[in-house]
Amino acid sequence: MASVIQREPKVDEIVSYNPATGEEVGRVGQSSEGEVRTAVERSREAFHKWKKTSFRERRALVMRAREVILAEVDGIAHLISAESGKPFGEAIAMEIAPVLDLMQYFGRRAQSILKPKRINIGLYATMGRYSKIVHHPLGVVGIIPAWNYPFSIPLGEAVMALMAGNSVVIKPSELTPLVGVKIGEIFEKAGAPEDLIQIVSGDGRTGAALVDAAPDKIMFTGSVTTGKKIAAAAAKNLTSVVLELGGKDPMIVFDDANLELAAGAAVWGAFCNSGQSCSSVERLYVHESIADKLTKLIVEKTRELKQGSGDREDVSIGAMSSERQLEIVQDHVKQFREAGAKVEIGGRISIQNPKSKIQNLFYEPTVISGATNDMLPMQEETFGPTLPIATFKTEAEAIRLANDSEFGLTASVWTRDYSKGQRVARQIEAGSVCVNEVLYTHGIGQTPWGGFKNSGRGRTHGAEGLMELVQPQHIHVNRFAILPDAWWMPYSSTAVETFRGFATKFATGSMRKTSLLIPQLARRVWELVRKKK
Ligand code: TXE
Repeated sequence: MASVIQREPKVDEIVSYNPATGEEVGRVGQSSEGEVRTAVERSREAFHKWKKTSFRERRALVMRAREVILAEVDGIAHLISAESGKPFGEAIAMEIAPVLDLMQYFGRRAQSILKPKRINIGLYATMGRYSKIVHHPLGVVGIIPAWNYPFSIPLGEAVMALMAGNSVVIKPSELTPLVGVKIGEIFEKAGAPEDLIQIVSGDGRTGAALVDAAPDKIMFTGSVTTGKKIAAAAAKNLTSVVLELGGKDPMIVFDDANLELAAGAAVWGAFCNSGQSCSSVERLYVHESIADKLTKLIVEKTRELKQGSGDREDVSIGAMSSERQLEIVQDHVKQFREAGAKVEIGGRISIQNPKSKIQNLFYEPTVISGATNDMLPMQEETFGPTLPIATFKTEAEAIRLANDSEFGLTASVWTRDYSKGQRVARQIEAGSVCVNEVLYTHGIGQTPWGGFKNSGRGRTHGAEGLMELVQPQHIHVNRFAILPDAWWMPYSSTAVETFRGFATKFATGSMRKTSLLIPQLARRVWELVRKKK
């Protein structure tokens, strides 16, 4: 296999190549371990100033950064497309627009999501006490994203971290380093304080150095294998981690679904970004009575798609992001064929430029019928433009097949019966389940994102994601601080009798039962007051 690498990079350099053309997009220096450590130290200093800022100041920075992006939408989209291979329009629709929305949302709403909240402490309140939660930032947030959404994922997480009062160090993927550098430039242009948001460049070693430098949180997007390594390394410093580890997302189509819409959704859900989305439709389960009809519709729609270099506006499917990813897809399609499934369309490399000497990274969108869950590529993440279709007979079977996976990131259910859709959705083991929609909810920054099972730990986005970036502090106030508490020392038989009352009356949560304890409580408190005198 020919290599996309045309000229040797220097040892301390990362070269970024356009997967569609093999041309060099640019180079960045590889940050050394020492540089990463220094970045985290400086980040901590920046944090101590930033944590004192008001939400208004934080919002102003985020909104200025938004303006910088708005002024450069096409340029940023071309850079994303050049480094990742995805179509230019898709870079706008699926990365830039959603992250701009996330920025305005958290810019405006972080303050109210994080505002101090009173807690209902039940009968303790009758003793003149109250409790509230206030949220403190964590410190330095280290972000280690993958290459598939190189702009929106790290930028969205960075914005949420900054709004919560943290500082940020991002280690972009080695496949898309210049998009990472661009994020740094955006904040620089927006006038971010020095070292508040830093970019360190490099491969997995730089990522490992960032984890070892003991930031206060790691936000990671990537494979299960690397996620486990990061969790283990982070444990040495008790650094908490949020892991987004991909999926094998099922789409269930019932016989009462709008088939035209379901077919369009399946095509987009499986093939956008060449299938390299963690929430791509990777398995389609259709009721056997409509399987042929739906498959035919999907094949027709797939045939209409134009594939080519991502910088063209009429292209729907660009190049895959790396040789490694292409090899996985080829291997999975081969395994499907060998196991007896049928390739309805696609199933091979798409020749774009026959004279090119570099490895062609375009793979045709591929629809496969006759798939079953015992075929290996129905279990492993493909992360490519393949859509295997399997059938089911009953609702229970559809749910069982969908849940038969180590992953559980997203899923979708297609039916005109909304209550059935929601009933099925609740039984699917996945962090997000759509009824009559696919894939796009990562774009709704207001909603939590994260997986069940091996799809990850913790959440990004939504109020739940913001809470990952703060530590709660409980403040408890006794407004009735004139008498000692009945449970204080010294103990006595009156004390023990009172404690029994706590267990049998107060701990029921019943005001009526607790009121029976008042005489005993008074005796006990009087005992303590007398002793003091
Ligand atoms: O991911 P890695 P890769 C899946 C997809 C794909 C597979 C591998 O199935 O085929 O993962 O992709 C950094 N300490 N997803 O190789 O290795 C690395 O530099 C710290 C799902 O790209 O996990 C990069 O920045 N960091 C997915 C990031 O981790 C380390 C998106 C991801 O790299 C490190 C992409 C280490 N020891 C791929 N080793 C999703 N969840 O959406 C590597 N890195």
